[in-house]
Amino acid sequence: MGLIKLIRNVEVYGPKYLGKKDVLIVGEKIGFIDEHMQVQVPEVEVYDGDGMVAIPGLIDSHVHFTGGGGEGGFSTRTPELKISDCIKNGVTTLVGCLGTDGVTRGLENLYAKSKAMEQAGVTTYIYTGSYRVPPVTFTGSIQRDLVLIDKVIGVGEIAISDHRSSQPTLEEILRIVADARVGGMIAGKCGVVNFHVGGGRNGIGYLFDIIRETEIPHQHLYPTHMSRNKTLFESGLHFAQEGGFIDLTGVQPDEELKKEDFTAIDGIVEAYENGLIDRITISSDGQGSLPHFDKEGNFTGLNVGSVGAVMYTLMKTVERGISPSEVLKVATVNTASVLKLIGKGRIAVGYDADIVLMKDWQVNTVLCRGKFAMKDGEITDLNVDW
Ligand code: FWO
Ligand code: ZN
Repeated sequence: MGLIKLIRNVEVYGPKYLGKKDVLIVGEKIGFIDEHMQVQVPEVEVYDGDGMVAIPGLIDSHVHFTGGGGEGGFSTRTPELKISDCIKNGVTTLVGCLGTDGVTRGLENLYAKSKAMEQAGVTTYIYTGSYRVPPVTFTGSIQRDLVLIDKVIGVGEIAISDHRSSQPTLEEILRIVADARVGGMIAGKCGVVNFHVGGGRNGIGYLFDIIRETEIPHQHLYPTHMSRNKTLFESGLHFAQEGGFIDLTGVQPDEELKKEDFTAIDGIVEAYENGLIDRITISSDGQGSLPHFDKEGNFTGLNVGSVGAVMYTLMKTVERGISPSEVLKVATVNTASVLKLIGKGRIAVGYDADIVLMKDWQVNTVLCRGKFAMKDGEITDLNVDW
């Protein structure tokens, strides 16, 4: 079909609620947003969005594109991401990472998968590195990776306060952040360090040390899993209060929650109540392992993360009574802001046409950069989907 598409009569959350609008798509971009638009061109593909809601394509800043896991030996390595899982769950932009296993999982494979996903329509970026310090890199240097490899926007997931980390010193972490900052500057990228924060007693202590003792600004320190427990989350709110962003790991759709569990849903609500929702993002840890260890640190089993955790967590948070315009921020504009993704995260003129149409808040139709990736509940011609 042609380059011009017109989505009619759809309730638009950009994420701010804009009312019932027509959205004109020109190529990969959003061209106009208006009521009762008249379009005079030889060919327009019109899609009737009446009775539907349009939200920006979700951005997931922490996904193990090529699988992760392995904490319980080879049989616990988790499977790589199915591209259709992104689309079915309204995720149109993703950042890929390596995790615990930086031996059998490699950056080249991560890069190749990110290219395959891009060819299928979603927008992808990757972090160089893995849990370990010094980090694995493509070129031998964080700065060279950021400057020379277009998909690389930062470093992650660098593990701190975790029994699986490489027990890095503050100096080692500081050097990584400094290189990410300068590499990001030269490359015109965010240059964030996506920290995997474990349940260890020091939490994000290193991040507060860096802010206190150096000239490095908050924007490069992007800690994830900050909803792991309430204590860690509270320290994250202080970090956010000072001007940082913190990332929470969404609730997995199949996770049975005990009442006393602290989750990303509670985190978003508490951030909202403290006027800090603009400093919060959520990500899925998709295809990563969600391992369990006993008190002695012995592996006792694992689940696998799903990219569906983002949409699931957003919808559960809306059920807590916070408006979609506020809740949607944590997986759209906020994430685009911390990752400096131009043209992402909004339904607005000039932005990429990454749009999710929902019926009764269920994903029904998805456009990735102006192309239908899913239409009326059916995944369209994905050349591959494995
Ligand atoms: C988290 C990814 C964890 C992998 O702490 O970090 O293990 O490499 O696949 N997952 N290690 C999950 C919690 C946030 C629930 C990872 C994993
Ligand atoms: Zn992690």
